[in-house]
Amino acid sequence: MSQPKILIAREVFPDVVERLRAHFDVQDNPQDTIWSPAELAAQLADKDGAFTTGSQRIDAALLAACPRLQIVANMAVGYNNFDVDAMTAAGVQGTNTPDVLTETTADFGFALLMATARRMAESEHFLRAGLWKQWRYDMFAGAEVHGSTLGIIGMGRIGQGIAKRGAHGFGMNVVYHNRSRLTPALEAECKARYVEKDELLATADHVVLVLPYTPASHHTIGAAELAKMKPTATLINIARGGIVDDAALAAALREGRIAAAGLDVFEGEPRVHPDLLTVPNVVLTPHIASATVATRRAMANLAADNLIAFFGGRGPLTPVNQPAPRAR
Ligand code: 8YV
Repeated sequence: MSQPKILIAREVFPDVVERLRAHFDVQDNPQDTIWSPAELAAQLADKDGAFTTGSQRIDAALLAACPRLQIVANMAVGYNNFDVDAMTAAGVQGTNTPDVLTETTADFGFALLMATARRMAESEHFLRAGLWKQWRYDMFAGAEVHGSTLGIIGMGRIGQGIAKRGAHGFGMNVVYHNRSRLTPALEAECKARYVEKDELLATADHVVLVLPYTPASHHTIGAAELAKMKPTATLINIARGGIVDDAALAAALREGRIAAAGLDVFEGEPRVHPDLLTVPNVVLTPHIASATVATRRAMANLAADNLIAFFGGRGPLTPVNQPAPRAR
């Protein structure tokens, strides 16, 4: 019997490609070409499975052009690149990579909060530019982290990781807002208190966004929400671009309506709103919250494990939907 045909949509760790070659007829992408939707559909037309990395749109049009496709394994915990309803209707399994990136991503969220509150990027640019001539009492004086109020919007696994770092490591008063409340046991573990979104915006010194991107979470933070925040507050987005209205944020930063922002994700990335590039009080990073070598390896291997388990008849390890098998 011939092996299932798999497309690896972007370049990934060579040993993970080799693992997949032991099970499948693999077409990889060693030149790391970024395919257009039409090119991706053409590449997938004769494939049984796909390994994707979070930015390849899997929708009804692509599924119609790829009748053999049975599974798409995303190397990302977020799967807003999937039209899950279309995949389920077409009988196509989707999988993601939860858990393996939780702690690393929470570490980065906290690092971005610290860098933003303590103005690390701005002050480094100042030093590199040769502008540091002497000490000044207020030079790059930032916002306090320890003992301040941390507001987390989106209290899944990563949000909980950030809450624990804040509460246990930095003595922060943690409030959160989420679609559903945590159990009392989890609230106690995170030392976090549920509040309505408006209360969180009005009281938090640092607002961290860790919620999934869906039509309902589009522009969760726009001009109206920014107006509710303290002028001394910082905003951190490690979730997805589109959750923040970047134009409104740049205006709020320029006018001092909030103090600073730390952004790892952007609307329309890798493009960045030009106004964000010209305000000084932002820390900007290129979507690297999960980027440690160990975690990226774990994510790639979990995506591969999902393909191996699925075609081995054992079912996917971390499914995002439960389709009936595709009629072939
Ligand atoms: C990924 C992420 O690096 O897992 C996610 O949802 O945002 C990042 O960890 C990115 O999606 C590319 O795989």
